[in-house]
Amino acid sequence: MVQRRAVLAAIGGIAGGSLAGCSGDEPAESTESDYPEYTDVPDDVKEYLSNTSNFDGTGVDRTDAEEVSVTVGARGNGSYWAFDPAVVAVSPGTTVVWEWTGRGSTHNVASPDGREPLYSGPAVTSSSETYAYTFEESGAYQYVCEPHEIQGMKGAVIVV
Ligand SMILES: [Cu+2]
Repeated sequence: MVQRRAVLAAIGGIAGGSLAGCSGDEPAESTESDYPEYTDVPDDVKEYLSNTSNFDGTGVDRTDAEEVSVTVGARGNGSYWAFDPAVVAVSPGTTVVWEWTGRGSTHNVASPDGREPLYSGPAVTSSSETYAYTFEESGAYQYVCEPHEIQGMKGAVIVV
C-alpha cells in the first residue's frame, strides 16, 4: 500500500521528499499529510460525517489528479472501519479508486440509502478488491460502508 501510494503521488507530481514520513509504518496511516488540505467542505457533508472519527473538518485536495485512491479499511472508528481520506476534493473527470486493505472484516462503498451513483456491490473481505468510479458532475457525493455505517465508516468525494 505504501509503495502504491508513492507511485500515485509521483504521478501527481508531488515532490519525493514529502513521502519520507510514510516509509515503514502501518499500511493504514493517514495520507492527509501528503497533499494540500481542502478546507471548503460543505456543511451538510460535515454534518453527515459528524460521527466519523478520522474526519477533522477538512479534506484532501486532489484537484490536480486524474486518478485518486481511497483506502477502504483504514484505521479509524474504533477498528479498521474507515475510509482514508474520509473527504477528498477532485476535479470533474477524475476517477476515484477505492482499494480494500483486507482489514476490519467486510466493507463496501455505497451511496446512502440505496441512492445512486455509488455501489461497489455487497460487502466483501478482501485485500485485492477495488472499485472505481469516474465523477463527471460537480457536487458532493457522500458514501458509506453499509456494514459499518453506525460505527462511522463514511466518506465524501467533493467534485469542484
Ligand atoms: Cu466497513
